[in-house]
Parts: sequence; C-alpha cells; structure tokens
Amino acid sequence: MTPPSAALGGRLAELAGQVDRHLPTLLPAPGQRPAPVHEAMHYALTGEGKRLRPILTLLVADLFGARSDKVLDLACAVEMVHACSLVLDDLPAMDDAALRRGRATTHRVFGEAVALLASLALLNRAYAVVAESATRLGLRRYTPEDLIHHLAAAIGSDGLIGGQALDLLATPAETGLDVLEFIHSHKTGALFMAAGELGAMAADARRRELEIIARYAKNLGLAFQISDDLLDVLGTVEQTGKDTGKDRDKVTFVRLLGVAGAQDLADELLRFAVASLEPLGRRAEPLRELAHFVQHRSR
Ligand code: GRG
Repeated sequence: MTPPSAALGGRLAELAGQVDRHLPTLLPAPGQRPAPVHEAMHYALTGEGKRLRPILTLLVADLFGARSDKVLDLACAVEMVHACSLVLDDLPAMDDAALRRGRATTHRVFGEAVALLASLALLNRAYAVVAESATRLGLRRYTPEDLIHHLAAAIGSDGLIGGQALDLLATPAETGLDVLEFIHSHKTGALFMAAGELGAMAADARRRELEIIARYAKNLGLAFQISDDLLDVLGTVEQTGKDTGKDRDKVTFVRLLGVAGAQDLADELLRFAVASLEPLGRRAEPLRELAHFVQHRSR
C-alpha cells in the first residue's frame, strides 16, 4: 500500500478540527452544577485525541452523500463513547494508567468517583445526541431507534464491554490468538464498526453498503489495535501521549507474533479492509487512504 498523501493529512486535520470545535458545544458548561462532573466531562472529551472514530463517521457519511455539518453531532457522539471508554479503561480497577493524551488521566485529576460519574454522563449524553441527531436527519431507511440500537449493541457485553471484560479476566495461558482477536475486535473494533455504520446510516446508505462499511471498519479497527500494540513497544511517551511499555505483562499481538509478525497481520487486515471497498469504486478513496494512515501512523 502506498503511504497516505499530504492531501489526506490535511483533510484529516480539517475534520479533526471540526470535531474539536464542536465537542464542547454538546456538553453542559463546565461551571454548571455539578461543576466537578461537568469539568471532568470536558477534560476527558477535549484532550488531544486523534478523533479517528468521528472522522470515520464523517468520511463514510460524505461518501454516501451526507454533508459533514449534518453529521457532526453524530460523529461527536461516537467520540463521547470513546472518551467514556478511555476514562473507564484508565481507572485503577482496570489499566491503572497515569497518563492519557499527554496529560494526567481523568481520575488522577478529579478522583475516581467523579471520573466514573463523568464517564457515565458522557455515555448518556452520547445516546441523547444520537437520538436528537437521527431524529433531525429524518432518514428514509433508518429510524432513530435503529441508530441508537446499533450504538448500544456495539458498547454492550457483545461489544466494547465484552472485549474489555475478557481482556481483564483471561489469563495469559488462556490467551491465544483467537482469544486476543476476540478481545480486540470487541474492545476496539466494535466502536470503529459503529462509527462507520452510523456514518452510512446517517446518509441513508443501502443495507448492502452498510455491510461493506462494517467489514471495512472491523478490519480497520483490529489493524488499529495491532498498531497500538506496536506503538506500545516501539513508540515514545511523546509520540503516544500515554505510558509506553504498559503492556509488558499482557498478552498482545506483538508478544504472540513478534514485531514483524504483528506488522504483517496489521498489513493483511488493512488489505482486507481496502479490498472490501471494491464495490464502492473511486468514491471510497478517502477510506482507502485512511487505511494507509493507520498503517503508517506514529501516534
Ligand atoms: C461503557 C463505552 C464503555 C466502555 C466500557 C472500558 C471499556 C468498556 C472498554 C475499553 C475500550 C478501550 C479503551 C479500548 C482501547 C482502544 C484504543 C486503541 C484506544 C486508543 O485510541 P486512540 O489512539 O486514542 O484513537 P486517542 O487519544 O487518539 O483518541
């Protein structure tokens, strides 16, 4: 695969900027009572993230003809779910992380109780935003309930929560490649899938097109996770904004396959992702480039 073009870099930065500017407008003001919870919500949501999931929603919607300003709320709701998951993942009961997005994790700043409440509030705000946004879009093929249900299913025990649970509970001896794939296609892949699918639904894409996007996003998400494992070993704190080497005691794709093997698997998944776009022709070019971005990312 060829490296991402400078044009794609510019487009991603522009979309990330749109998301960054819009995110805080969807939350209660930080000073509003209960101020600590609202401040923590803003803190968790507006840290320097790459905004890849909402970008995926926007690119997919655009590909099927929906303008980004119409879909921005929906894309930001996906980022709220992601931010919620990061706050939970960083808690002492889970990864016990000190650093996220180049600064102290939410619970280290606001305490565990407020971090928990803020993450749940972000999740609930996300559902409300999806409901409002899908109603406003007035789609022909999908009801607002369809979009909400899709997101809820991606987050539940068959999705992110299921993947996270197995990540915490499976012993190293139990964790072969199949278990690891289950963990990450749920913990990470499920939200990539939902991000892509919500973008397609928001543009009233056909069911068949939705399936194509789901296949693409599933492979992209898993490849993204493998590149995360690789960055944990090869990257620096400055690049990733989080503590590297944290996966030392965990079973990861790098641990099972080695650096070269993990890179090969990520490349293969990205080839599958790109191949699944074939029926969409040239208009899917931004999604192909996004796959190249994941392949070459350094943060
Ligand atoms: C209730 C939403 C919810 C989740 C509960 C805690 C949990 C279950 C799941 C954890 C999911 C998780 C944090 C997966 C890790 C995925 C990952 C690779 C995160 C890093 O994503 P980047 O690199 O981060 O896109 P930025 O900071 O750029 O947004």
